[in-house]
Amino acid sequence: MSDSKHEAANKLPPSLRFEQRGAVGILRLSRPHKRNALDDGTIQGIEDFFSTTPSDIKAIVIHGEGEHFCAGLDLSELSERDIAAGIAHSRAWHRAFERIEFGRVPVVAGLHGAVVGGGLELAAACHIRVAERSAYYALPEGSRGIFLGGGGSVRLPRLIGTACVIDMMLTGRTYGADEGVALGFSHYIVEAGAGLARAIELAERIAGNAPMTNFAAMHVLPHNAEQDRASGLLMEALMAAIAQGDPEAKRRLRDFLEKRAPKTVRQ
Ligand code: 1HE
Repeated sequence: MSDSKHEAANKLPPSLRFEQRGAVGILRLSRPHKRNALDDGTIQGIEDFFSTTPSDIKAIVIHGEGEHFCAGLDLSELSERDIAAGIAHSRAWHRAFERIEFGRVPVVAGLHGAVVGGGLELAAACHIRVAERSAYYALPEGSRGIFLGGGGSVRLPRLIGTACVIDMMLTGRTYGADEGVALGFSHYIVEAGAGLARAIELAERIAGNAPMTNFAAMHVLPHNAEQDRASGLLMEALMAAIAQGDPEAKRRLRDFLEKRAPKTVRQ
């Protein structure tokens, strides 16, 4: 729970905790005794939180308490579900994770330990992934007799390729943090215990961007990856014109031309 001034944060289930640091919101999976397994209440809490992201938050970090980011679906809730309830359950995950991917602000995931099953699906819905060296990726669905249900069959092939996802599901193959960077699971790798700090640092940088640019990166790029070339180029031209027409862009361009803005140098 949280005593945040924000209504959405105050309504979180006990399995989620929220903290605000300036323009960055930190959402913690807070069920470490169950390895942050995602039960129905947590999924609903994620949907509600990302549906009502407060306007003074410009970027969000997701992190997991304890030794693991997330052990995936709470398997204890699965046994009694019939087919219709199973479809509704998967659709609830879809809604929650769509709110992350196509919400108002970019989301950075800080990963460590198990990032498995639905935990990997959650990570895949975020925009940037930072992995500590302890992070590992797996899809135990194959061995549990179930299938992906949180959008992973759509998002994961786009990250690492369909053939690798099939291999993970059929053989139970796991990938470590280093392999995860090479494959495309994570964008950054950091030492043990440094994931949250690095994720916050990146989120702070993102929060400093013009909101219109962040919107364009989150919404137009995935859309253009899926549509035909001509439509993509037209969408790009429209978005470029909208972004540059924003007063925020005009101010930033003036700052550069009048030598008040930093140069683009190799960091
Ligand atoms: C759980 C879950 C869970 C732990 N649902 N309760 N996900 C999996 O198949 C992964 C299952 N979990 C594991 O393999 C291990 O727990 C871990 C490797 C992640 C961590 O191991 P460890 O030794 O640190 O913890 P533990 O002793 O296995 O678990 C601690 C407790 O958490 C224990 O409960 P306790 O009451 O006996 O203390 C576990 O039962 C509980 N726990 N993971 C429920 N997942 C939208 S579809 C998505 C489909 C999927 O995600 S399938 C993949 C499910």
